[in-house]
Amino acid sequence: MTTPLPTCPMPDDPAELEDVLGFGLDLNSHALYRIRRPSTLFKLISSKTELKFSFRASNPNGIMLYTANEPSQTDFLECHLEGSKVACSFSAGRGTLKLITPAATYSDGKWHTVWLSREKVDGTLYVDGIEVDSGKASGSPTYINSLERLFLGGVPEEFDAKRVPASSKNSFPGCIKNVTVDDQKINTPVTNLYKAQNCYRDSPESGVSFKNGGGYLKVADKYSVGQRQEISLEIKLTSHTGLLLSSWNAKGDYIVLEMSKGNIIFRAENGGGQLVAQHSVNDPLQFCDGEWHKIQVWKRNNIVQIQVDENPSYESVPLGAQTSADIYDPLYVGGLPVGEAAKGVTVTEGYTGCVRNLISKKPGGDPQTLYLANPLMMGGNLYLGGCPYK
Ligand SMILES: [Ca+2]
Ligand SMILES: [Ca+2]
Repeated sequence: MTTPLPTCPMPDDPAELEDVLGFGLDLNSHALYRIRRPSTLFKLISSKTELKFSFRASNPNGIMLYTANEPSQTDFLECHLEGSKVACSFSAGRGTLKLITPAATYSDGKWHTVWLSREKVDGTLYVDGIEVDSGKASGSPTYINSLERLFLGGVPEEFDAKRVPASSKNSFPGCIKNVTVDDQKINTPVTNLYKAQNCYRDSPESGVSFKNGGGYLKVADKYSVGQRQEISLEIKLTSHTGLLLSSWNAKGDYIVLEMSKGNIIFRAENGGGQLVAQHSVNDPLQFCDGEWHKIQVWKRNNIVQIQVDENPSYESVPLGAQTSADIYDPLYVGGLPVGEAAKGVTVTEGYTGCVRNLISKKPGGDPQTLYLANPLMMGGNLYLGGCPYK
């Protein structure tokens, strides 16, 4: 008989705000409203627009509001978060005006108000009551026509929000409330909600959450490892066992970071045998303390090393004549997509808990941040809006 392993104490479900929409459960989380006459939203079809709303985000990129004539999207109006700056743009059919805040301070987990004021081709953007940008679109068209759908918090997968820069096209990692047009609240019921939820009452910390059952993020398509690589990330866990990072090539080289019963293990394969560095614990629940923990791993030719927080680091013995993990392949965080089998992985569970600040660095190179909240692909039970676990 073996005694079952204790599990990490689960954090309480975070409290929610009723009637405030939260997005970021998927790259395409959104709320869809049909724009029909007569309605508050129908007032967007006009030569003059007064659009206001409030948002709160803990991560820096995503679509807040988007409406365009379809399919050409020549007439449109949208607002998004772009590297923690608030940006809105519109066109009445010819030139586009894009207004953006100079400050990149708006993913700070606080509520902010946006007011986009447009008259014909002139526009002014106010954030938190202060004018931050204004300008004039080129050309003479003055009327925004033929809008049929308005998306809040993101767009469906099959819809290309082509007026938003690629880095901001994903779902908004936060909450949106109090949308008004000409100072009137939206009076149209939502037509469709896709992976939206009630907003959390307390602002989450920056990062992403792997909820019950876990999931995966693909954060790079062609992640290169080579001879030397340093990777760091921070975790706040809700289980003591799970896959954290993996990347591998078809020939059998790989890197893997995983947790098994509280032990944190980094493995790499150059082609000459598996290199292993392990931070071992006596108590599998040691890191289940509701705090953030920093993991740093290094691969130096045929040696790997791991350090957790300020603890002593552990290094593998040099092994084999091969020095390069010739990986130029996807890097996954958490688990893996269905059908993918990573090499060198021993645990069968996906990671659950939060992850933030994933940084990769080559010797002499600049640190490269891998944006967890803006992945190339994702799947499973994830939340891109931050870490709500206290
Ligand atoms: Ca027009
Ligand atoms: Ca190799």
